[in-house]
Order: sequence, then structure tokens, then C-alpha cells
Amino acid sequence: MSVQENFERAKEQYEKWGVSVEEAFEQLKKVAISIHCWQGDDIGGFEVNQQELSGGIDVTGNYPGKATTPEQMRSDLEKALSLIPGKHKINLHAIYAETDGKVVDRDQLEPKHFENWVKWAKDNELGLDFNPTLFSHPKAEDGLTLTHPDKDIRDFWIKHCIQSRKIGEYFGKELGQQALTNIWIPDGYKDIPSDRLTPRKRLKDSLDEIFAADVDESLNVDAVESKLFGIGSEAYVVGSHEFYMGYALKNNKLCLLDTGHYHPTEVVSNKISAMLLFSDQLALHVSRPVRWDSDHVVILDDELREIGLEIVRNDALDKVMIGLDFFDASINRVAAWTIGTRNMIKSLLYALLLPNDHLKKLQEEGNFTDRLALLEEFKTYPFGAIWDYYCEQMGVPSQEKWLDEVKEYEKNVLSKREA
Ligand code: RNT
Ligand code: ZN
Repeated sequence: MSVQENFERAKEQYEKWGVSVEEAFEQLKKVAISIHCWQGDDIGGFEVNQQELSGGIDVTGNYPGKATTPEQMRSDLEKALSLIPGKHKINLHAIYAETDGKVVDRDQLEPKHFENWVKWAKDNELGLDFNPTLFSHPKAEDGLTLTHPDKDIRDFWIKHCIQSRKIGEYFGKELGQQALTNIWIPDGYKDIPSDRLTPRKRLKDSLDEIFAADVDESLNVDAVESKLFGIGSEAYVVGSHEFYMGYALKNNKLCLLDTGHYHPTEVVSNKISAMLLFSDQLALHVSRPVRWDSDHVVILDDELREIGLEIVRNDALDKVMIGLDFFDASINRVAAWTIGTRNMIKSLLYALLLPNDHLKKLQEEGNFTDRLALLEEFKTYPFGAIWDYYCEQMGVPSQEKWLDEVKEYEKNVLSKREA
């Protein structure tokens, strides 16, 4: 049976529940996922004086063929994007600046250092998001940045964050699509602090200074990303969830929730409805923690499905900015992007195909038997047939056919790169 025939049959099954598959497609097409560039080069960046990765995050694996130049990275992204249905955004970090062989320190970065990215984004009809890079730098060697006791070091990073917001503003202006600039800092301590308050006060003051700089909010919106622990900051992270939740609510900033940044059994899916009652928007870093914040490639697991459901059934597709954050250097990196991003989109489609109003009603009526029974039965509905058809409609390969294209690309391009 053809993809089309399978689709027609599958569609009937969803339609008997009053679900419009076409309407689901229309909604899904409008969702832009913010695809993180750093899966492409193991968060190396293109700085002239490239530093080793620091900040308590780690990438493991040495699969050949990683991007070592901006041109290579853009070419790899284009390959991945050709295998992912929809129009999306690319999420850059400050270390991906192009400075023409000159050393430009982070506090001196400007929009002009991202001109090539903007041109490329225009050519490929992509939006861009941004992140200041407060790690992999001599001034972040002790794991402290915006909370550093040394004012000069704090000032350096404050300046970097202000410049970053201006770069986000430039993206928004050039691309006609608002950019999200997200601040994540590694600051924390390996062992039990004797003072938890002072660093947090300093973080609050640093953020106040950063956000005092004038940036057009219609072009750039700011987010702050919390964390529970990192390598070397196991006992205490200054920018905890409570810290940023309070800060964001009070200062009208977006909270960014990374799915790997909570206690192991704590889930982001359960936070979305709560947070959206108190703020208009929310940002996500969808990742997959395996026993720790390991940043494995996102798979279509229970939690990803639950995140999709929470966004869709709460009518929050335009309130939750969905970004990805994983980095696996043990597999083909173009495949990693493709797998993770396709899964994120799949989870939204899965959610769009459920009779969510009916399921809500069952709960209101206290009919927990039907609620459980249906939620379980829908797991084996012919979702794959709908997904395959969507992919073909959107001009990208269905099923695992994309893998052949990645293999071709590996043979013709990636394997020819110097190790
Ligand atoms: C680290 C944070 C942060 C980084 C990226 C590279 O734990 O998740 O978002 O992964 O900025
Ligand atoms: Zn993150």
C-alpha cells in the first residue's frame, strides 16, 4: 500500500473521534523549532583562540566529520533541514561569530560578526536565535561569570550579555522574525557553600544591568535558563529554578526550562501549565537526560509525548518557544539533528491528533477508566501513517529514507573532512 493509501485509512480512524487531520497539519506547519547549531561541532565554536569546552557541560564521542568552519556547519545544517518538515529557526551561540581571523573578545562582539549567518538565514528562510557564551573562556575558568566576586570579571560578562541582546535585536530586524536571546551561566560551587545568598544577589544585580540596556522587545525577547547542577557545581548552582522563576516573573522575562535541568524524576511537562498561568510565554530546551544532564538526542519517549500534549491541549503552540539542546558526538551529527528534531515535531503531531476536548471532558466527569483506556489505545493508532504522509506533503523523506541521504552526505562530504 502506498503512503497515500495508508494515510487515507489512518485518517478515517482519527476522524471517527472528530479529529481533523488536515487542521492538525495546518497548525503543525506554523510551528518553528529552534534548532541548536552546537550539535554540529560539539559546542566547539569558531573563535580564533578556541578554548576547551568548560562550564560543567560535556560532550562525549569522536564520530568523524564534525564541522570545523562556519561554511561546513551551514552546509550540514542545510542537509539536516532538508530532512525535517517545516520552516524553523537556528539557535546560535556567541562562539559561532565570524571575525575574519581576528581575535575579538566576547565583550566586543557585534552584529557585524554574524552577517554571514544572517545572509544564510535569509537565503534559507530561517529565523535565528541567540545565546551569549559564558563558558569556554579564560574569564570563566573558575566557573564563575555574572556572579564572580571580582567586579571586572562581572562587568566583562555583563557587557557580553548586552552585546548579545543587540545581536538578537539585529537578527529580529534583519529577518523580520523576533529572536530569542537566552542567558545561561554555569556559576556554582562543587561543595556546600557557606553563603548562598551573596552570589544570588550579584546575579540579580548583573541581570538588572544587562536588561537595563535598551533593546527593542519586538525584535528580541530575553530568556533566562536555570539549572540544578553541573559537573563541578554539584552542590550549588546560583541560577536555580526558583531564582530565575522569581526573576523572570518580576521583570517580565521568559523562563527557559531545560528538560535536563531538574531532579531526575521531576518533569518539565508538568510545569508548563503552571508557569503559563503566570506568564504569557515560556521557552524550552528539549533534551534527554540519561541519569544526569547528559544531553542525549531527543527520542519519542513518554516525556516528549507529554510535553507535546501539554503544549497542544493548552493551546500554547504560540506561547511556548520550543528549542532543542542535545549534543552527541558518538553518532553522525547530521543524523542527530534530524532524529531529534523530527521527534520533537512528531510529538506535536501526536498531540494534535488526539481528541483532547473529549479526554478533558472525561476527566471533568470523573471517568478515569475511559481516560486511561483511550490514552493507552491512541498509542497504537496508526500515527506513523499520518506522519509519513505529512513528511511527503512537506517535501521531506518519509520513514527512514532520510537515513540514506545522510549516508550519502557522509560518504561525499563528511568523510572527506580532516579529522
Ligand atoms: C547547559 C545548558 C545550556 C547549554 C548550551 C550550549 O547545561 O543547557 O543551554 O547546553 O547553551
Ligand atoms: Zn539548555
